[in-house]
Amino acid sequence: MIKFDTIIIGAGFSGLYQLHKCRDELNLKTLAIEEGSDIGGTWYWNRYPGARCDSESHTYGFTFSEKIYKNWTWKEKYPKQNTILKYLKYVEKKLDLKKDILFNNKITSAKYFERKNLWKIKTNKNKVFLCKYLICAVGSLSAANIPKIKGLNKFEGNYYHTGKWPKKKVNLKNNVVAQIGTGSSGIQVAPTIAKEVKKLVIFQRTPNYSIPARNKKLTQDLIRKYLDNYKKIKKLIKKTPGGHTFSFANKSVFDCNKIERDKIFEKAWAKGSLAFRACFNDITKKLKANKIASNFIKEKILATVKDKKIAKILTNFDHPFTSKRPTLNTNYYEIFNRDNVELIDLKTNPIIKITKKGIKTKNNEFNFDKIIFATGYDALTGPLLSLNLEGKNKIKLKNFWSKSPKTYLGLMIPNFPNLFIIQGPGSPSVLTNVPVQIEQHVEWVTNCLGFLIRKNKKSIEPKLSSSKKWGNEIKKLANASLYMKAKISWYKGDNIPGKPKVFIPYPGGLPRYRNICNKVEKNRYKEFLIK
Ligand code: N01
Repeated sequence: MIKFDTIIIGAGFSGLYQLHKCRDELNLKTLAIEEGSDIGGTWYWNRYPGARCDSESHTYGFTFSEKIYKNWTWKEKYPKQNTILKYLKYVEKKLDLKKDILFNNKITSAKYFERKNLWKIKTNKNKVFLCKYLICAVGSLSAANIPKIKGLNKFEGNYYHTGKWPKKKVNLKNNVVAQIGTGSSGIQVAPTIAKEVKKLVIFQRTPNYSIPARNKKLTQDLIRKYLDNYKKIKKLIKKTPGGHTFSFANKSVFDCNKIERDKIFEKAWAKGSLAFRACFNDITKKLKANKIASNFIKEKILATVKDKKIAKILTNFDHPFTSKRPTLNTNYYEIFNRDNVELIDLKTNPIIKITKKGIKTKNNEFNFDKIIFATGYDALTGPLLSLNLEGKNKIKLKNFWSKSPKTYLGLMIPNFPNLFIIQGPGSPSVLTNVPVQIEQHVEWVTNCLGFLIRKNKKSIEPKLSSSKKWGNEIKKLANASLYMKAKISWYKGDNIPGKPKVFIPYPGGLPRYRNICNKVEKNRYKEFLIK
């Protein structure tokens, strides 16, 4: 049984950076264990057609090293899945990380032994390791959710989940294909495959708001500007609530008359990007202002989709804009003008079962060659629960979190000493441009480990009272936000049957969160039990 100082689970953005910090800065004997056969995390698994990031490329990467930032050139406004993989491979090479990563091993359990102050980790390849510090860099959106629909095991065709897409090209040409789900992933898949399939039937449960991405090649001038402004960009993404470069306007929707307002909306719409929500300061905060933005989006969809019945299904919104993750699209609404694309409204025509040949809904029966599940994830808690974590006094995470995920800052869990989470439940994580959050978390964890080592401390875990307080803070902020107005939202666990219905990420924005974390560090971790 090999013993390490640190084991990191996962080799995506967070695992790679954490490995570099633990090994090269703290000189800890460190191993990263990865389920996939290569690095990449989210971008290793999400190989679905059309997969592309919604954050602008010059903000979607590491900023800790000027050299790494400047020696890489993004060529498009939004990077494609395989471009991000290439970027991570470039970073890995620069830092020489692979030699300390064990691939093709899935963690089956991780138990803490108090007497020895060690974690014992087992993998599905019967490997067993011991370590003092265990860092879960498992991603927030890595536990794929395939809904338990009756009959799926009888389906004679193939089915796929966007987040576990096969490496080998899936041939969809001239196939009759079902797509269930119209979130960020589904809205990217559909327009990409609509051109090649014989027929595409999209099953929509909840209509989504989607803004045009307006992806484009970056000009040499823009590329130069991004590289020259490295320091400015690095500073700016730390200041905005979502870790993007756009700031919210300082005027309300109601500071303008309709003509002025529409001009601003039109400009933001023509530009595309997640920044659309920021063209006024109250869209994401006040229902009345939100309604005006959502009506603008609705009019755009109605003007694009020719069939009035379909347009109605696509705009029958039941939640405020941004109360669920807003999505970006490239010609999503346009595909509904094609003869080979059909939309099924699951609200009025729900799926009854999957048959040998396809899908039976209340009103129809379809035959399909393939089914694509773009049905999202057991977000934030799912990836951690799948590790079968057992802390002090044999406390199992699944029991400790049965009513709600209890963490402090989304970084650590009471009763689970020396266990750290990157982007865990209770941190801003999924509400941000993720690499920005990851850098902040990895750096906080590294400083904390440095502190424990310098002070010769055995272990650290948050006090239960700190985690209770943190849970209340999240609840208070969430209740005051529009997030709670969404009927079905993975932010609050609604998409997974049996999952506790609580708001999971921290909704107070990155700068406020960063300040709290910095204060905790400065005050020498008073909110924690340190032995
Ligand atoms: O998953 P989702 P996603 N029957 O949960 C539907 C990140 N991401 O993979 O809205 C029928 O958003 C569900 O319906 P409803 C990003 O953070 C980023 O698309 O719950 N339908 C919804 O339409 C994103 O938010 C990028 O009613 C069911 C869809 O499936 C997150 O990942 C790209 C169903 C799931 O949407 C997740 O996005 C992709 C059921 N039983 C993802 N269960 C980029 O940056 C669920 N649905 C580009």
